[in-house]
Amino acid sequence: MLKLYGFPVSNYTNMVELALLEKGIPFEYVLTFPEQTPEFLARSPRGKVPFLGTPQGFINEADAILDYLEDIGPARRLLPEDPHVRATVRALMKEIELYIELPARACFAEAFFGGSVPAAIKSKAREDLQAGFATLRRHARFAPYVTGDTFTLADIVFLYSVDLAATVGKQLFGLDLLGDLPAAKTLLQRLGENPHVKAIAAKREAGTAAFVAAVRARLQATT
Ligand SMILES: N[C@@H](CCC(=O)N[C@@H](CS)C(=O)NCC(=O)O)C(=O)O
Repeated sequence: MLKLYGFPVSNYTNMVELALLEKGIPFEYVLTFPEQTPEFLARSPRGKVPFLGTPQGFINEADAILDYLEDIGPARRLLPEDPHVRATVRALMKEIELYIELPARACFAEAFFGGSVPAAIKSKAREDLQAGFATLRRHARFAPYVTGDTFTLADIVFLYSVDLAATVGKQLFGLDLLGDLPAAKTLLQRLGENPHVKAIAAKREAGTAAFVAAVRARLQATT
């Protein structure tokens, strides 16, 4: 059976878990926190989660894992077969990750863990986030899903990136990044009603306080 290594507060782990659940692929969840030990790096070369244990070895990087799941579990497709629509889904996934998730992540320490992020990084993140949300506004269709009438991997990446990024925008910059994207808010609500999404959110909520406390303690010890 496949093994998903990650932890419930990890949004990237959430993405893979939702794809597994939506596709109905059986898996075992192995609670795992990122490490930089040789043993960990042998399984996930950058020391991150999620990674997936398969009969042939480990796969890291969420998008590579999502591709793999698509290849082994075609019964419920999360990537459209039509090459053009498929490419559009991939473009949206990449835009959301590069231009929204990553700039927001650069500020997570300050937004969620009581740390402080250098002003130059925050200033760049603010600019990048505004450009990232403008990109989403231009490219996403929200009809009602990100690329049209079908739920795809783009919706999974959207769900687990945009909400966090909007929180960073609000808390650090006083920006309402979803303010002129009511359709995105509606989609977040719609996705939040999915039973698998609800189950993942319940696990995340249960694990958040302990995780935030652990990261805060680590940040304090290193500053
Ligand atoms: N590019 C990676 C990003 C995964 C990632 O950033 N995971 C976080 C948890 S949500 C992590 O492991 N962070 C630990 C670290 O960066 O040391 C992917 O797509 O899987």
